[in-house]
Amino acid sequence: MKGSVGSKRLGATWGTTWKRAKRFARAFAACALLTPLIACAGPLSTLEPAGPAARSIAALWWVMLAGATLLLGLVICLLALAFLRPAVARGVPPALWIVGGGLALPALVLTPLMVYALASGENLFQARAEGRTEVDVLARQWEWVFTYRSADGTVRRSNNVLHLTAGQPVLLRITSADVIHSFWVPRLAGKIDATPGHVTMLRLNADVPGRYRGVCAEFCGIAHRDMQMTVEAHGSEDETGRVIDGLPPAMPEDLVDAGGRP
Ligand SMILES: [Cu+2]
Repeated sequence: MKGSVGSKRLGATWGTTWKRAKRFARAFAACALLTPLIACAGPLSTLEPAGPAARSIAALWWVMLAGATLLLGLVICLLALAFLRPAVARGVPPALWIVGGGLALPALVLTPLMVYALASGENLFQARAEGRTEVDVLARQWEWVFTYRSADGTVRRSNNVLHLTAGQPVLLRITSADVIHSFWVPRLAGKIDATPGHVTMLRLNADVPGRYRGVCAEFCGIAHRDMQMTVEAHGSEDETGRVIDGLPPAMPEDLVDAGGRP
């Protein structure tokens, strides 16, 4: 009698331990899955957006991740079915595997993702069409030259630091003096090529004042790694104006001459 009570207690203890172990394993698996996401923050993170364009790109990334996870989950379920219930899997005609798994399943997940991605891309493109202030951007090995034209005809320049006002969109006219570079400030907008003889447009907008890091995202020679920049978003137009007024005048070689501007 005593023995049976003891074994029941032992069984209950093992049951509790097993439940705790399962709970711990679940928590551990969740932490292991979420840990890589910690690396998604930082000054060059597209997943920590600080402007409307970057926010739209980050949202697209999360939707794509959700779609890819859903598709992976469905494939793993089918694989598990084939291993754990081979009789059920054998009962499915090969044509159904091919049509269902090879055509219907990807179409079900990828079509909505494609529609969403195209719509987001179109919005980003339209957002580039206008901007309140214009700044010319000249990329050359290995620096970024920003030129600001004031109403009185003065043209000033800053090297590797772009000055703008937080909350006000700036239209950048980007070109290159030598090879192809790529302008990229991950927390504010997507990347765009700086191509010799051609001007590309990018609208940049920072939600709040601060400093935002940017890089050249296209290998452009031996010092490509050092071709970095900072966007300084100031708190008011007056502040931005004062900073720009204090900059040195632009030299002829600093000016963006592609795209029809004198
Ligand atoms: Cu580069």
